[in-house]
Amino acid sequence: MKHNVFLSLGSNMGNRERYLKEAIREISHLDNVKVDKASNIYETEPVGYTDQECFLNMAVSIYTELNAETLLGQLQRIENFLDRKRIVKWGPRTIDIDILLFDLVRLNLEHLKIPHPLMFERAFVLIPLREIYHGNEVFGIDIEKVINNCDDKEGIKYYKKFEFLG
Ligand code: PH2
Ligand code: MG
Ligand code: MG
Repeated sequence: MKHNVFLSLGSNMGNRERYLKEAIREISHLDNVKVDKASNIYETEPVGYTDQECFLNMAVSIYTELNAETLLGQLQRIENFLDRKRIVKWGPRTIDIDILLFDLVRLNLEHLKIPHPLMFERAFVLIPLREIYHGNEVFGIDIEKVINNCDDKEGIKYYKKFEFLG
């Protein structure tokens, strides 16, 4: 399949690990999408709106024939299916699925910006991404270096290996 896409997943409500697994299962069942790699799972302190539970975060690499907007629509459908409610911006959620990178495409639409505009400021995104990304640099930015500059990096703890089954 032609496009390599990196996603960030996060959950901080209910059975967090189950929501991550269900989300990846739903993604793997989409037409014209193939899941390539999944990172380990990390437990991370909330960033932005801090009066909420810790998150589980991970990153996933997929291959797809879908264009970015169609893919976004499918991912939002999965979020809704997994009980996602949009109440507080950056607030608690059963599942959040963000498109980080879509090949080397840059996109600046009202509802979809790629690369994800905050990804280089967030260790909870970059630490999982680094495990599955094929290089040390993204758009000329050294992943390791930017992780070191992220304010949230101390709040990121390895949680467990992601097991696709079970
Ligand atoms: N997502 C947010 C806001 N804050 N903090 C952590 N640790 N993990 C997240 O996934 C997260 C967050 C909005 O999408
Ligand atoms: Mg998000
Ligand atoms: Mg989101």
